[in-house]
Amino acid sequence: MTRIAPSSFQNEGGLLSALLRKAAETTSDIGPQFVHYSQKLNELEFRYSEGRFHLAVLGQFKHGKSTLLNALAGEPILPVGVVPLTAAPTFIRFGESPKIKVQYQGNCEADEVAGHSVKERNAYLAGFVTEAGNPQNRLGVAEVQVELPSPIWPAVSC
Ligand SMILES: Nc1nc2c(ncn2[C@@H]2O[C@H](COP(=O)(O)OP(=O)(O)OP(=O)(O)O)[C@@H](O)[C@H]2O)c(=O)[nH]1
Ligand SMILES: [Mg+2]
Repeated sequence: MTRIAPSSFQNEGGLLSALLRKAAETTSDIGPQFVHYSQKLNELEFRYSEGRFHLAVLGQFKHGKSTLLNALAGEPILPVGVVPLTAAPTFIRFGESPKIKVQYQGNCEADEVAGHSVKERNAYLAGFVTEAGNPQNRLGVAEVQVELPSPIWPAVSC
């Protein structure tokens, strides 16, 4: 098993970049037939270092996607429930302070709300991304961005 020295975590891009670089190096060392995977890992690391790394959480309705992301976020920001909930693409990314930005179809402007508590932000979000708050997406939401000050999320790149 390969271990990464703690000092390499200090490299630009942090822990995930160091892990991806190490994985690319290790994969190419296995043999020429794995060089393709090594290149893919290097591309991934490059995109991550540029803030272009997206992790999609996909799954059937009601299979705990939002619950998992709330656990990672460390707060119940995303609505969770027993009826199908998430009706619009929701992006979570790093921000200096908690914020929700709602982008509408065919409109570059975004509505923005900070809210005083997680409960308030959760309720605001539910008004746009749930079938109950925004049935059939009649508000014309293109996407919602949730910014959280937790270091596990990639930095905002634009
Ligand atoms: N027993 C059990 N229930 C869970 C688990 N994870 C989530 N749930 C419950 O499953 C239900 C659906 O969870 P959600 O996180 O809203 O699922 P989702 O995949 O985001 O749902 P949609 O956005 O509607 O597709 C909720 O009532 C959760 O409390 C789990 O690990 N075990
Ligand atoms: Mg959900």
